[in-house]
Amino acid sequence: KEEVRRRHIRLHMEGALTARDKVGVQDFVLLDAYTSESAFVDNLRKRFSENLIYTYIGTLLVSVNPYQELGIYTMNQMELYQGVNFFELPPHVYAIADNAYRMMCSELNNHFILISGESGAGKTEASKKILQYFAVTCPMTESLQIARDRLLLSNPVLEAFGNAKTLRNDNSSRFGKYMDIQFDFQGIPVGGHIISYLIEKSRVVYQNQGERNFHIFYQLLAGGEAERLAYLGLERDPQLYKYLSQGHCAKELSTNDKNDWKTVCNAFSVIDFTEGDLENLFGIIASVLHLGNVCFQEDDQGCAAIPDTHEIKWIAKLLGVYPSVLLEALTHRKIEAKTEQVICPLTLELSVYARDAMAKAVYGRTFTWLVNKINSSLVNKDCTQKTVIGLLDIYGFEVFDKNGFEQFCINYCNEKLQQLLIERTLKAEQAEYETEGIEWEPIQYFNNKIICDLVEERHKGIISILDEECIRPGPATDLSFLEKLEEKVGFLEKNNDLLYRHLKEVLCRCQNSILRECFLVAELENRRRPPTVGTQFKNSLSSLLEILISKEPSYIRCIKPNERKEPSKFDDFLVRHQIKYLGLMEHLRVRRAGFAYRRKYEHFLQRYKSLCPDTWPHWHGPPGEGVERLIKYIGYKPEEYKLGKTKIFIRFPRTLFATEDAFEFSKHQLVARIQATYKGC
Ligand code: AD9
Ligand code: MG
Repeated sequence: KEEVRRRHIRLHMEGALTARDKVGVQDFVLLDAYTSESAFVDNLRKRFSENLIYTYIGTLLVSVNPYQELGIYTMNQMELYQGVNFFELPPHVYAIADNAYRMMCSELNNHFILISGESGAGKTEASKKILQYFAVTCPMTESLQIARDRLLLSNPVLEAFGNAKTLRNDNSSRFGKYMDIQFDFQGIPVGGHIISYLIEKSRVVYQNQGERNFHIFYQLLAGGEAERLAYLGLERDPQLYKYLSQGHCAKELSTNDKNDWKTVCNAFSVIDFTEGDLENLFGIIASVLHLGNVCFQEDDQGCAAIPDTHEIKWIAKLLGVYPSVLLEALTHRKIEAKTEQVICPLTLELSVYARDAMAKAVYGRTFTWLVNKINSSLVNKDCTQKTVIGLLDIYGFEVFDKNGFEQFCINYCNEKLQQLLIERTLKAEQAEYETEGIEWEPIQYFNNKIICDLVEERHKGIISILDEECIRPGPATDLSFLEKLEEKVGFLEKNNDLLYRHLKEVLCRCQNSILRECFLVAELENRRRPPTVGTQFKNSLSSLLEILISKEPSYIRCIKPNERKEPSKFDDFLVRHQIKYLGLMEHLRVRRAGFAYRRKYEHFLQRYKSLCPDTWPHWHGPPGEGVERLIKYIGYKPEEYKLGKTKIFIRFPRTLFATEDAFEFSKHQLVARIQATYKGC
């Protein structure tokens, strides 16, 4: 293995040196024109055309979705990246994973890997590759194999319930996911924990043209056994269900629902779901489909009625409620007067709203239940000493022609994470300069705190104002700004996310044991308004940031090369746009501000020692002194470098390239010298 690696490193060095112009630089800090966006795009394009999808900015990994299998995730590759010095091999997602893992093992601290980028850029794939890397390369005992399998198999289950085909991605994650992989003191993966963020519930009841509902609905219909479907009162054809057919692509060629169903069922059995759990779970999934087909008609008084109760009967059976109770709750509303309850009929419009609200609430809470259930199977009680690597697969910035409440939340989340990234990078740079005893030169950068404040500040921020609007009784009388928000993008309704009390009562008292866990009776007794969606999201983000702040970060920024999901197509305009909003130029500027390149003395010396007779073949003194001799010998000018306590800092890429070229040139001499050295042995 060592030999393979050495050979690979040599090949790589040779390749990188001679083909630098053709394939670009593998670390953006080595770009001469590091402030130029065009130079950045050029470098990325050159590499992409050579199928080199990964490039570093220092320790941050930029990844461009190849939209094709490149054969770079093989067992050999996994072996290659194990325990290597980060910069020795070409950039790779495995290098990021391995580096975090090695640091965790040696320093016994916690890490996280933040993966971001827009829809379809390759975040989920990257997080799966990392998980697989750990599953394959970490040490393992027989008794812990089940923990590893459960970690791996939690993915297909969550993807089935939380992913859907959208116009941008056939397997788009419609929720944010943070997953802690827990390791014991020997570095064995022993368990995990998942936190999900803001599942896109609105998809349950409505899909845009060309999009689908969550995969699980189609998988159940395509792959479910005939008896199961009969028990659930379902037909195979997805077009028969309103909630599945609005996007006009229920039957999608790019997904194989039948096969995926098998994968999900297998995963369920490994993750410890009982037959009872599955019966309840699919009872819920089926009742959502039945609910979508409930039709209302207006009676003589203008109130909603349900003429055909066929679907109601199925829902009642599957959820364990009385059909008459459900029927009343879908068409009436309970209003609490001072001493009594008044039951008022709903209009047709409000009944439709209530039906959809029920479907969304049931699905959303079932998803949370599912995450909790998976978590309980990932818990490892026996292992006390644990360190973790967290994987954050979060939705990237979204900019559509029409942007709604979801884009508001998602983009706010990205602003928060960008703030964290810049602050951490700046702090890390400053700390490194300090420990190395090098003077700190302040760096100019855009601090996006003002944007975060605008959204989240107490009393003054958009979320607070929105909440006030939602809470205030009576019709909204606010400024035209808020009225416009309401009429244009429906912010208030989505922030409120109301489920009528009447329906909530039905769900709290149903027989389906999963839903009884999801809708607790205590909720009915609590007369206080539940927090709004915006506030809940703000709170969950602030706890996420707390989780992240205590850990050592690594970052992966994913870029989508074209809108057509095609291989080998690199759309400059699209890529440039992403580079801008992912803050990559900002990051590069911070990273490059003082010095383009830095290396530990040992590593620098190891690589270039052949350039100086004093250091070749061995240098026995302190490595710093060796480096000093070496760079004097090859003629570095004082303004080109600084020597820290343990590292050399090189200001300009050209200095490094010149050294690399000298190294290349001297290689032939080196070979001769090696031969001479070993001739006498
Ligand atoms: V979303 O915000 O969840 O909609 P992601 O997660 O960023 O999005 P995803 O990882 O699902 O995107 O990638 C989209 C598709 O691109 C995948 O289904 C693959 O077909 C393709 N892809 C992504 N990364 C790679 C890769 N490293 N190699 C090959 C890839 N194909
Ligand atoms: Mg995804």
